[in-house]
Amino acid sequence: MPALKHDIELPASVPELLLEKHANFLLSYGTEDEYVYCMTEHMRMSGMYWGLTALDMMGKLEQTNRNEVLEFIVHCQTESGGIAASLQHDPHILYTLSAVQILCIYDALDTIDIEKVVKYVKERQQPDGSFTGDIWGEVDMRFSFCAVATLSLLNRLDAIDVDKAVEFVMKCMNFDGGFGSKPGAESHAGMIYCSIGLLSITGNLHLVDADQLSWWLCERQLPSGGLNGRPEKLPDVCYSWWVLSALTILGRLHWVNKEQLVKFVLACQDAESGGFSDRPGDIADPFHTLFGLTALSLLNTDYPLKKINPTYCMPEYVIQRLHLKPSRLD
Ligand code: GRG
Ligand code: ZN
Repeated sequence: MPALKHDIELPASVPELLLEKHANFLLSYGTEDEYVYCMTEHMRMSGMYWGLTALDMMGKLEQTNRNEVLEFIVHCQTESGGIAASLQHDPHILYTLSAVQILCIYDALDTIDIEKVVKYVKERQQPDGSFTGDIWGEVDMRFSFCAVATLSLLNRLDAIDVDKAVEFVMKCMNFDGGFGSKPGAESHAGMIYCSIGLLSITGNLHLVDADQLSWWLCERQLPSGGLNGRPEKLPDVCYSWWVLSALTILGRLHWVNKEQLVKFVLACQDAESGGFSDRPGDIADPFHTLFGLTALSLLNTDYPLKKINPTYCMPEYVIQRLHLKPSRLD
């Protein structure tokens, strides 16, 4: 009996890349719909990072309100040094990274108290090398990536025990070559981005079996051309980022079928209101809009998009301005 495969059917016609519509979608996101604005408050800082990164890739950063965003970040930094998703929220390492990424994109790191950010991140490291997301103690390998990415953007990796951080990440590796959110957890493409990103920043990519892991990653491609995040799941445009970024860092991007994937990504656009959704016909949002565009950038299409850095998910010119050199395999 053939193995069951969940997939979708692509629509008969797929639109060209609608850059102008995507820019307008992001520039007005949340301002026209109070409901959407309220429902996304708990992750506002990351939402801003997704939108601003996508707008920068399309050459539209000047159309954003730099001062307003910087002031918002200043007010989201709390006494602990950590940064919250929104005003009056509790700080978390996820939003601390998003805020630092925005500050780097705007070339405005001196806007907030950096030493306090470093202290907050350092305090999250546990004796086994792992990181908690906030003071309440949840451990997840995503937080290891957030900690290491944040400190490397601030040029302060010396503040933590990097060897211990790497040791914990390697405990999250599974028999299939993939990585899960904690030791023993199922391999997931999002977690593979986090582990490979961390190993790339710290110069430890030699610790993975690149062929085995890349094989698992390219098996995520389905007949529709889209990628899923683990076996038997539906394709979703955001995996075009989580999977392709890891394959790029591992030097094996050519292991996926580029033409089919580009077609899937283009099919996820909302041709009327702009933006990308997870799958064709669903509602568009800034998260999937960023990852639709970053996938097209990584795939070296001829579209007028700035190059994205596969480790940091930030425009390449920003990473070069910071003199960062995350490692990659050939
Ligand atoms: C700088 C881009 C960037 C990220 C910061 C937060 C983070 C670091 C990484 C998150 C990695 C991750 C876990 C991504 C997966 C997100 C996702 C689509 C989760 C959905 O999981 P399921 O199980 O969906 O609900 P599936 O697709 O498996 O059905
Ligand atoms: Zn998704």
